Amino acid sequence: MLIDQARITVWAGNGGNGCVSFRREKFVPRGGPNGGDGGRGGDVVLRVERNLNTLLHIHNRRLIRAENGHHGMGSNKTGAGASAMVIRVPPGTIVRDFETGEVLGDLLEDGDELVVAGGGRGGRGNARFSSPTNRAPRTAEEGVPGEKRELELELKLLADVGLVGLPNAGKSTLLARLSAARPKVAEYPFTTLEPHLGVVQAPDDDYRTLVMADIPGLIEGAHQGAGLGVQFLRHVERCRVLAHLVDLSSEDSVADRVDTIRGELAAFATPLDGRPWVLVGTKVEAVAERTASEAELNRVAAEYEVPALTISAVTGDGLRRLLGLLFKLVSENQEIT
Ligand SMILES: Nc1nc2c(ncn2[C@@H]2O[C@H](COP(=O)(O)OP(=O)(O)OP(=O)(O)O)[C@@H](O)[C@H]2O)c(=O)[nH]1
Ligand SMILES: [Mg+2]
Repeated sequence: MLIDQARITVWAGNGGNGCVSFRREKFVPRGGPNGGDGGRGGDVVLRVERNLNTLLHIHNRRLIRAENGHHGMGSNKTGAGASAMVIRVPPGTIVRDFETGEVLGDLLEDGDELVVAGGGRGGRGNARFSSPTNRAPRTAEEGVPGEKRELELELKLLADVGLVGLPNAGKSTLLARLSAARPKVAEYPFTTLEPHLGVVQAPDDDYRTLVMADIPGLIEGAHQGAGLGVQFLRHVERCRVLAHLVDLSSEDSVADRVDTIRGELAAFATPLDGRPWVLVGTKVEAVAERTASEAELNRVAAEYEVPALTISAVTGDGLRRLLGLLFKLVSENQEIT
């Protein structure tokens, strides 16, 4: 499955040059060599940061360069080494060498690090070349150039369950209700702009958990980029199972709204309408004509041949049933990775 990815060039720092220098002291006519070594160039390092969940902050085609080591100096002073250039990546990032396709690492846990380009060694200063036959060497080495290579970063599966739907459907509210995650909730559309993850526990004394992703709202034309739609659909691509939320307290046609989102999932570059899903009517406690709304929801679900259920994140109504269904679907669809 193809997902969030970025191609970057990383270039580690060059080693500093060694120095040619001789001691100069009063009354010592010919001082010995005292040129220091160059410092090491900085490495380029990838480091996993738990609270990142996309590669969007790593711009495609960018050159990321670490600093060079400092040159050696007289009086045997070694040049300072450069610190590493750290690129933050989300858990689940696979790193490949772009040219060879070789997998350099699979970065999973918070804090995991991978050196993707090694800094060059510093050159030796002339003090190192002193020998019984040459007490005044005039040679020093240049620093070794830093490694440079092109990488392809790819992000693996984000979540077991992805919450999809139009803006304002109640996705963030549901995630907040079911997990410790606290995505922003508001009465206006496009409150959520990047996916939030939460760990959801199974009901009863069951130790199973699943990872749920709150995906930003999709709108008509999303597959062509409307409302950042392509980026958002790319997050959907990384979910095993989808829960499609539709606001039952709205007057608009349930069928039209569900069809809109299904259409966008189907029209995405790698069609997403084959993902297992359930239809969830939200805000049910605020619905005036509850029976009629539920009937319409069931009719739409029957057309798509998927299970339907209604919930209220306010009263907690229907949440147990929803969890039961989602845990079952996730366990049946473990092969989607
Ligand atoms: N009455 C009622 N209101 C709800 C319920 N769930 C969510 N809301 C309200 O619906 C509005 C939108 O909720 P959000 O959770 O921000 O919706 P969203 O789907 O995440 O929206 P975007 O991030 O814009 O895509 C907020 O004002 C919520 O308080 C519910 O079960 N009942
Ligand atoms: Mg939201």
